[in-house]
Amino acid sequence: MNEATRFADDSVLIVVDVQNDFCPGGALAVPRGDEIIPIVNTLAARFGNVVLTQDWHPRGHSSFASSHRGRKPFETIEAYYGTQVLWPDHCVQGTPGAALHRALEVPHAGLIIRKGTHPAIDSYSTFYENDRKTPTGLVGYLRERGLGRIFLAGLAFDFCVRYSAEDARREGFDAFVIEDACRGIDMDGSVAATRTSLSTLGVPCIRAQEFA
Ligand code: VGL
Ligand code: ZN
Repeated sequence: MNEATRFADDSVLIVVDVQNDFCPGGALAVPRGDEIIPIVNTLAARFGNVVLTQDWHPRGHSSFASSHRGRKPFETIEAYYGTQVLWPDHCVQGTPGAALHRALEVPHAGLIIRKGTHPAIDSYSTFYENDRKTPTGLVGYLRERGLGRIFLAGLAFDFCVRYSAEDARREGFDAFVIEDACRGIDMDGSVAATRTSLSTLGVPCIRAQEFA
């Protein structure tokens, strides 16, 4: 990236799921998840185009362990669309846990995209739900606005950031993950698997400092 292309108008920062439930004290806390907030605030100020995402589940969502008799959080089940991790109840629509963290300051964000709203499908990616087919509409938004270079930050590095970055590449966007502006859950080596997958797909992991 050189100076001419770095902040070009076709760049967009997507800030993934910086919500209370993913921060310390929340229902599905990502370790040290709140540490990224000042980094994201500074970063976002460098972008003219910013999209925020919110994990936004109806009560009784199929990704919740509590929706499956005898199942516990972090076990997996076979859903009709494939293997699904079961999570503690989190980011229930309209609850304080689902709210964006109050320290997040991105007033110029142009779009908030909510995902995981369908009762029977989880959605890690902010482009397609976990059936890999149901779109959120974000591809259309980005294409219509000519935003072809996607920078990703947020929570969790190894789930929603990972799947979003992978889908961005598959859709033909340039994608970059700003790794120090992310934190991971790290289940069964998922952080290492994410690094491998992103590098295979041609998604560079970069540092927030590159935007100073
Ligand atoms: C996420 C697990 C379940 C995430 C969302 O934002 O990474 N992870 N729902
Ligand atoms: Zn979720």
